[in-house]
Amino acid sequence: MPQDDAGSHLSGRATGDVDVIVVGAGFAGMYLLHRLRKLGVTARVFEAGSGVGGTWYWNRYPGARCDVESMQYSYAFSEELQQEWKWSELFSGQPEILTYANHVADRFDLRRDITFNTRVTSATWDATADVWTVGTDTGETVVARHVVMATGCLSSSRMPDIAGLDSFRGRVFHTGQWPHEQVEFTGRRVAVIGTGSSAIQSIPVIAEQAGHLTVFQRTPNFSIPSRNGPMTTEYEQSWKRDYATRREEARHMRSGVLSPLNDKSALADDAAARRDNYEARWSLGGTYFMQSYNDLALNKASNDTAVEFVHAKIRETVSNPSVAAKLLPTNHPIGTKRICVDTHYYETYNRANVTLVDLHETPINRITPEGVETAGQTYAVDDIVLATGFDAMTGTLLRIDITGRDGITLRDKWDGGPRTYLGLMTQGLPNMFMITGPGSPSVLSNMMVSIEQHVDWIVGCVDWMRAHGKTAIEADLAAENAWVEHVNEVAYRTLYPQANSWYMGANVPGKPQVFMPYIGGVGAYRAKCDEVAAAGYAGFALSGAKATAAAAE
Ligand code: NA7
Repeated sequence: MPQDDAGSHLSGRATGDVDVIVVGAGFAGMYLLHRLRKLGVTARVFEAGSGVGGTWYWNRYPGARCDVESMQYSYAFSEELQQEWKWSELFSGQPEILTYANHVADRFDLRRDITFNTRVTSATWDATADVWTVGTDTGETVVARHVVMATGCLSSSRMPDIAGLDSFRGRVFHTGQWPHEQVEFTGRRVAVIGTGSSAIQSIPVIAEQAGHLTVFQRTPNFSIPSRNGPMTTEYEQSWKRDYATRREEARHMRSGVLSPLNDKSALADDAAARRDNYEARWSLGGTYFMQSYNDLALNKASNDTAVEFVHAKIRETVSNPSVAAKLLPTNHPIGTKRICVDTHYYETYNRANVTLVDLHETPINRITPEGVETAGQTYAVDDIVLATGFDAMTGTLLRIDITGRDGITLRDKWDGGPRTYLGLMTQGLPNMFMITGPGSPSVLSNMMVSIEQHVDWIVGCVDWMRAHGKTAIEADLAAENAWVEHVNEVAYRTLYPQANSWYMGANVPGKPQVFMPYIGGVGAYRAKCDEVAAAGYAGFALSGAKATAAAAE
């Protein structure tokens, strides 16, 4: 079997400069590179940032923190790594997670195959050679058999369409593109626009520093106290003693997180028992609150009981009743927008230096050179923090000019919303994989678990293709259509589509409103992916055996 000029280890015709191009050096791209090397295939990673870490590289805003416990939001692929690494808190902050990402990059010697400060701008399929030609913003062009989009789900920040933003004389920050140096707010008048997860994490920290903080809220969100604290040796050891077993269990859970689900309906308890249960969950803290009962995402009447409890908590915590009333989320069932997890969020509104502006009462007219002008008044500020979110799940992929077989472009293909088979590939783009793409559990799961599952599946597929002399794999249209239908069908069994959320694409004007992640659960999804692979990649068309045979002669 001859190898190509570049020394490719993939069988078949020349694959180009490298076998696999990976886009993104976050947790997905890093693990993928590690696995591909072990397989003996050549890979290059392109990363727009100057360092590894993806989400945790970009989102350096004050208070940025993971809402999945660190013992679970970490790589499971290396027993040595997971035994060695020590987290200092239950829910680690961004700096520590970024340190971890850098540690992994060093420990597994990943950097030598990562090209930093380079954004992939185009990818074009060449059907005559079964390769992709990938272009970058530095002018470099690379050819590879496979491309893997490890581009993250929340990696395209969304600037709000507010008139006059450019005219503002002070500093403007977006939480998703935070400066690398420390931003000092001491004594300054600060505006935060938005009250999603990023705002809810940053507001208490900024309020501690700022002279005055004004929060501009369009839609209130539900937030649960995290009850974060230092990692105790006892807790750490309870995990490390049987880490492998626990990790395996998590892989088959609905959300990829080992968590205490109360497996009964909220309506099965009487009001007093329900209150006690919610109280216990509120004290436990974090996203586990949504597992207080098994039907909070399914039954509106059950969900209403949780809404009522959290509303009461907000009223209890916020001393000014009219401020508390503004903070009550009323336009969506709890959990149907990403539930937020905070440290002293509601308490922050009791501070004398914090003002809440309800944009439903007084919308923003424009930004002036001095500050924020609403229908009611002008708020003079020194700094504006935009916590206005992301073009989630599809934004980053659609920014790249991707042209597949027969001139099919990703933008045209996804004109009405993303269409994928298993969230791993889309028909028309052979040999292009997505990690945690739309149509997979992705943002509804512990991303680390979903990343590892996708990487393992993709590496298994590349290996299988190599063993079977295949040079191209593409999703069948029928399989893709059936999967899209299934993803929708499962979503519409839940309350999720009732919210104008970024899961639905509703936060970006003009974006097709489609429920993007797969809500059927991490365990069931994994089983489906494994079954497809075991059946010789059922639902995918594979080709190249003849070419390989010819090349081998
Ligand atoms: P989110 O959750 O999308 O939140 C964005 C917030 O910004 C939300 O409150 C929006 O209000 C608000 N927003 C957006 N545009 C505007 C304008 N023009 N005016 C006023 N307010 C606006 O993004 P995050 O970064 O907080 O969190 C994203 C995910 O990252 C999170 O779910 C975690 O998974 C991690 P709206 O609700 O649209 O009325």
